[in-house]
Amino acid sequence: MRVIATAGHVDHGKSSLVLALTGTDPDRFAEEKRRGLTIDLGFAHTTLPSGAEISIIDVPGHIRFLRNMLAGVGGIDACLFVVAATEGWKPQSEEHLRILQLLGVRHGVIALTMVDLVDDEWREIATLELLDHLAGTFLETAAIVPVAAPSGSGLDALRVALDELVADTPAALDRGRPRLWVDRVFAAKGSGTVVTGTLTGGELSVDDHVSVGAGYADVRIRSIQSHGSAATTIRPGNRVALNLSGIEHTEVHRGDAIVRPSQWWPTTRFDASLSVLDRLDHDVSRRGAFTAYVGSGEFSVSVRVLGDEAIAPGTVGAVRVHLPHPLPLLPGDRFILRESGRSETIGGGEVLDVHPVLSAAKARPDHDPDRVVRERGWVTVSDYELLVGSPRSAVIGSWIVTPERLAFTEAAIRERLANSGPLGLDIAALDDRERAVLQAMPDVGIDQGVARPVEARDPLADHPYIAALLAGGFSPPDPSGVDRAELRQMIRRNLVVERDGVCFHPASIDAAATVAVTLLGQQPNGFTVSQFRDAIHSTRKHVLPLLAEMDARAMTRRRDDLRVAGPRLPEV
Ligand SMILES: Nc1nc2c(ncn2[C@@H]2O[C@H](COP(=O)(O)OP(=O)(O)O)[C@@H](O)[C@H]2O)c(=O)[nH]1
Ligand SMILES: [Mg+2]
Repeated sequence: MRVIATAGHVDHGKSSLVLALTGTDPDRFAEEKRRGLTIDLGFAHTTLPSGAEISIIDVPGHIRFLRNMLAGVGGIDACLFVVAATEGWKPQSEEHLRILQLLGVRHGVIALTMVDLVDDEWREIATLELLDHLAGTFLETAAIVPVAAPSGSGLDALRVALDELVADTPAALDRGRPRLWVDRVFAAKGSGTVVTGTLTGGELSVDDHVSVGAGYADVRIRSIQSHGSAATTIRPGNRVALNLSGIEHTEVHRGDAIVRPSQWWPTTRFDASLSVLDRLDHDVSRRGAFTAYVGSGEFSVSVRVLGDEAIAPGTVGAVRVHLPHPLPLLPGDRFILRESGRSETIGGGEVLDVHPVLSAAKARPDHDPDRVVRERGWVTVSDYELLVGSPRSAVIGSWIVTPERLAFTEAAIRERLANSGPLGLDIAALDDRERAVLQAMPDVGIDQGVARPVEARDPLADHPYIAALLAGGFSPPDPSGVDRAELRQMIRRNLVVERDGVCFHPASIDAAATVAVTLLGQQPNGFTVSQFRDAIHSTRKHVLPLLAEMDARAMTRRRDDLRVAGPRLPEV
């Protein structure tokens, strides 16, 4: 399916042509029919001779309704450009062509309408004049088909040309990232809110949870229709009507975007290119207030030119655009800028950075995704995808990082490791990035939250206090005089066992357990504290913590005044 919009000056026969091609009158409103004038977007679809289906969005040609035209051409694949042979090229022919060009539309056919009202010579002249205006634009080589809607003459040729257009126009891309800019909203009879739009970027399915506009984070798609028939899943490049639950129709507006919230990082500020129309009679000055058309919406924006110079007509510059509320945008999205007061099209551009990090004085946005990484130094793979719109594999951990930053961080960690002494480097003191770098360093071992070079033997294992504990057996010396931080690490690494303020060598606990086994062999109903003390020839000060440690390890269990065997008592 391709979505094609009409374009061209008012009264040049766009709506009549859509009716003749599809059998559907795109002028939906009573006022439109009464005045014979398209005010808002109209929608129709038809099947071409090849069997290909197309959707047609009929736009108003009148200058006063240009905002509605702009709402319709956001997600289109191609255009059906209409020029009346009687009148030839007119101001809105020019304006629509410039807008389509600025929006990045690359395909179209031209219908030279009302040829029944002119003679052959006039038609020749009109065609030549047309070619003149199209020179240098995307329509330069497009087919020009003479038609007369009332008689139907030329319509078959136009259908063939549309078929060729469809064959030449790439299908809408499926990036797995759907976005639907709402162009109509209404309350469905009986139930719910219905919105329509042109789906791009990815599929949507019934029961998908989506966000709507800036405020509604969880709305469910209750049902989907496309061209009057129900669907459970709809592919990008289609006109779609969604029935939504969880939102009132008064809460949704033209210009709102429907997306999967986790896939976008909505922004109120973006950097972009701006190409200024050459027929404009003034520069775009450093700062200004404008109306921007993005997706199907119209937004009051302030614009700051990046760089020192105003942007002259016919040239391209860079701008920073401030939006009134967040929009889900990605680099590559197009927009049109108009002068709010004078209702004059200034130009248009392409979004380059949806979350610029550099100040306006320093920012020099471009298409290069490496710039996004370079300007940040570090960026997570998930942020990268939200910023750029396509995935990229991590350099380290879950991060993408420039080689310079990576080398810098690695050098800093090595220095801290070298200075950490026998305690090693506590990884709790590192941030996420540093930890990711550390974990990827092949010559660093991490044990119990402490990093140290792998070849180095744990220096704490040679601490004299450990030897003293071993020698002290069941009556070990107090840790007085031992550095507190070192003692903590020795306990943390199980080089020393601490219980109730008394320290033991781990071997002493095992030895105590062996004594307990022997005692219980003699008195299976349990032994008392004093019996145990006599068996190990120690003092109450050491006996109580030893028993408590064995209880804690489930080697023994306390039953009233006796100790009995616990589930972890070793078998001797
Ligand atoms: N004779 C003739 N009249 C046409 C043709 N196309 C449109 N018209 C008439 O021109 C007027 C404007 O057409 P319309 O489709 O509303 O133009 P739009 O403003 O571009 O949508 C209507 O009265 C049509 O009936 C054509 O090919 N031949
Ligand atoms: Mg019309």
